[in-house]
Amino acid sequence: MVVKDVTTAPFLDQKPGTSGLRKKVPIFQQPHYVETFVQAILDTVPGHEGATLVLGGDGRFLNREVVQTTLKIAAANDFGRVLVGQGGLLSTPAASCVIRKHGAVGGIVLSASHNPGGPNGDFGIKFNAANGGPAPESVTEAIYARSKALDGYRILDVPDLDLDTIGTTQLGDMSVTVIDPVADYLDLMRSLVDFDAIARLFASGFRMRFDAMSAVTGPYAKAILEGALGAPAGTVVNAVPLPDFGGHHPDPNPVHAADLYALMLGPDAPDFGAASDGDGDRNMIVAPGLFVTPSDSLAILAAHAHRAPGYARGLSGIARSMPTSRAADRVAASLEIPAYETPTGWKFFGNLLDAGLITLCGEESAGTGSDHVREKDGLWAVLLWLNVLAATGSRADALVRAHWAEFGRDFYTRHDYEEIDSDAAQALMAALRDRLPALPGQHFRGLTVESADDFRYVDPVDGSITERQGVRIVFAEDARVVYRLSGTGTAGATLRVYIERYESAPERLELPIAEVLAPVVAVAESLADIAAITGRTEPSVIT
Ligand code: G16
Repeated sequence: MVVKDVTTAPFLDQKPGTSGLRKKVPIFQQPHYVETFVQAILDTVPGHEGATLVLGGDGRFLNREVVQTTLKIAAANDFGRVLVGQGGLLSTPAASCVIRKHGAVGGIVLSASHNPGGPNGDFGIKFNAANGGPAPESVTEAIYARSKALDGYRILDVPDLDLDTIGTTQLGDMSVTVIDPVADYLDLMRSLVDFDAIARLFASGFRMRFDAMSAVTGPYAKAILEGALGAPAGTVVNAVPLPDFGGHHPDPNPVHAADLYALMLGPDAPDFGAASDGDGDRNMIVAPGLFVTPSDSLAILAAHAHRAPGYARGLSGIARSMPTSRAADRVAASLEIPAYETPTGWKFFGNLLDAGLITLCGEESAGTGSDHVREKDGLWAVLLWLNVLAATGSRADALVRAHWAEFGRDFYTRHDYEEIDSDAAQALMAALRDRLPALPGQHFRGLTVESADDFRYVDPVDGSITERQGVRIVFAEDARVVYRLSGTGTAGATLRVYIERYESAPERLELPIAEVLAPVVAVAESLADIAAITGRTEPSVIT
């Protein structure tokens, strides 16, 4: 086997964002671009000699090529073994599961999550650490620093490997095992939720639709829902992962999963609807006639998790990202367990999970998870919902309404202004920050500012500090607006505006969301001067 040392000039733009390095496909297709970033990652993994690495991705365009390249670079860099998903596939939560189960030193996951795929879409490479979770900021910073300093990479000069046949082959001194991408994950799910109860639910005629959005969860959902749990064939739709996700945007929300949403809100709605994203970590839950916001879903799962065998002992604590609604906090208070508020980015839950401070966590961006892995987990959330429905015998919409009746309702919406000019976005945030000290006490359209700050997080486990994580304006009328710039976009900047208002009076629980939130939305737009600064009078996406 010939190890080639290739000399290159470093790339200066390989800075990981909220979740790994995400860019347009043509950028990754530049000569040496992928190789340099993979080398930078591997150089940053301590003690990798002889160690196990996990590898797989969501099947998008470039997935197979980058799997092959990564295998050859890992072999040239003295790794002992790589576990790679068959066909180069591994969902993000399954990769986390495999890393933890097999004692790997980490994993490389190829995905740009919910971003579109195909030759002109997005691609991404992220590194997960030995705990199975996204690399913390200290590691992503080290990878970035290394990428800027690299003057070459080492790669084995060999033909491509067969990724489709399960089994082990040698690549130089390194072994490569092609694994069933579903098996370990299925075992883990069996240990957490009551498969027998869910199977009985399906056997009783319960109808569900799961939209895999032509992305990686297809094989998982088929094997688990239609296979292990006996749901009727056809329960899982768009089940074959495609390199371009069938031309769709694999983001499970009412806009991009419009067919499922329309079905669930229509007259022939099945009992339960769910979808997952490109790499399988996000989820959307729709009850008949009722969309369940991710913030509510986290709160409802927290309130009922004890019904599933894996959580029968109760929860140690709950965490949510700062822009997520406070619904989960209300459940934590009633359970008398701690509630934590973290910056956006799943990596911030890692320390809390590792220290046992929390059992469940979630985000408004369609992410829900628990201490079973160190990623959010779309199919797990769906299975936990099914377990709760089987255990309570309740319809999903009735369960949501009962929750609101008990805890009150956090009306919630997010307005995204996508691909706006980066300088304008920075200017908008800077202007908002400048105004913060003067805002408390001011009145806007019947709302009074109670507090205004730029979120600063002090990690309770290691004391690390993360600043400037979003401007939040809290109103005395139990309403809140949060502004932040996305860290996952690949073109221009995306301004996210998160708007919420709490209502507990029984006669207000079923009011139209738009009506309850209208004054808060109007204040959110005018306070930040969004139209004047960005030139946009409407958000591009409302979820
Ligand atoms: C990633 C992160 C999430 C975050 C989301 C959106 O999710 O893991 O923690 O909430 O991006 O981030 P932003 O608002 O910065 O765009 P995913 O599913 O894209 O990996």
